[in-house]
Amino acid sequence: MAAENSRGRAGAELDDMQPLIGHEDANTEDEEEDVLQLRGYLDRSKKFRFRRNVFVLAGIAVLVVAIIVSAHFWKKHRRTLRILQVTTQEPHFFPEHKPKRVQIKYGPMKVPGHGHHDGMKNFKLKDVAPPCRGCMIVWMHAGLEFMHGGEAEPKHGMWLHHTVLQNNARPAAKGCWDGNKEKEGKKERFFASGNEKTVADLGVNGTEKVGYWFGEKDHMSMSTELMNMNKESQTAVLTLTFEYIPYQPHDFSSTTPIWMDIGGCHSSVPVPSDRSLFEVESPVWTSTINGRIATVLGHLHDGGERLSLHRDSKEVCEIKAVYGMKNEFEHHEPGMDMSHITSMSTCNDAGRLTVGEEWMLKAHYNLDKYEPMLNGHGQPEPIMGIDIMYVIKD
Ligand SMILES: [Cu+2]
Repeated sequence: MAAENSRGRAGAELDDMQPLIGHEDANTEDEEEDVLQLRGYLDRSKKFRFRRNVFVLAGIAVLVVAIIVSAHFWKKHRRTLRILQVTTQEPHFFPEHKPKRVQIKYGPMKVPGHGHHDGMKNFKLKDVAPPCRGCMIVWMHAGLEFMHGGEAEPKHGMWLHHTVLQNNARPAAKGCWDGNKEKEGKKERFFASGNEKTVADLGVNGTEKVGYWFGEKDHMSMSTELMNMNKESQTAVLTLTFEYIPYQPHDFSSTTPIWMDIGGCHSSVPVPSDRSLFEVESPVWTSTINGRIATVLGHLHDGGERLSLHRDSKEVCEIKAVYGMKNEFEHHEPGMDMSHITSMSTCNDAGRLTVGEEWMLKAHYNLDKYEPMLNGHGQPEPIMGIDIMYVIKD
């Protein structure tokens, strides 16, 4: 049976082959036609293989481009800063509330030498781990250290241009003037510091039951700009120190930060080309809130002497810049050995804020007395004038 089947299959195969065997008997025309058909088939096959190769190569090219683009995107948008270290320190205020003090180090921040972008680099981080959640922050301070240790100061040719902390979960209580209209929608900036490294002592040395409430759903982002006057790139670490009470004591008030800025919506203002002694006024802000001003912090650039805050044209707070540190680093450029702002005073007696009052900030600059920061062409860098009023709303 098996033999018959086998033979049967063999027979069928033989029948299938008959046309091919018969082909040997075909005339020349048929042969030529077959050759032409075969050539056509080979041509089509070649074309097919060519197209297939083109598709494969195109696919590989698209894949390579996609990898390059996504790597670039990742590099650009990845978290360039990491928390390098969290150190617990001894708290200073309100011991009855079991406060905590932590110092967080963010980095590394590599800043190019002065020949590139004038040695300035901005580091932005959208989602920064806050020091705590559901906590009352009573004290904040920023600092800058070298990656390998030691404070980074102007005398090393490396310093903190500024750092700003923003609460992305809260809209700012005050809009900003963009040149045409009051613009809403900015998020609440609750801390800023330049090389003056002013302490935001909201609890006023433990005498005022005041802080900044950082809720469970609040969200912190950071923008840090560093300055490097050295020829070589330098790598630094931003340190932020916070003291906080890990809950809301019933008798504590949370402050609302009000950001007053000579630049309106844009903090940087060009230096007037025709004067070295000048004042720059902020747009007037008509208060929309009632409350008491707990404390005011200020920020100026080198060349600035003082900030004055005005309520209905009357000065209610003066913040003075203190100059000290000289640039004594090794590789300084000629004309760069200038002194820098090392501290700024604060105001704890600015009084109250009432709906309808007109508020304005003035930055007073004297570039004859204090040399401003210069760019690579020897021209003054843009200046700033900022006050943050911490207001306890009624
Ligand atoms: Cu600044």
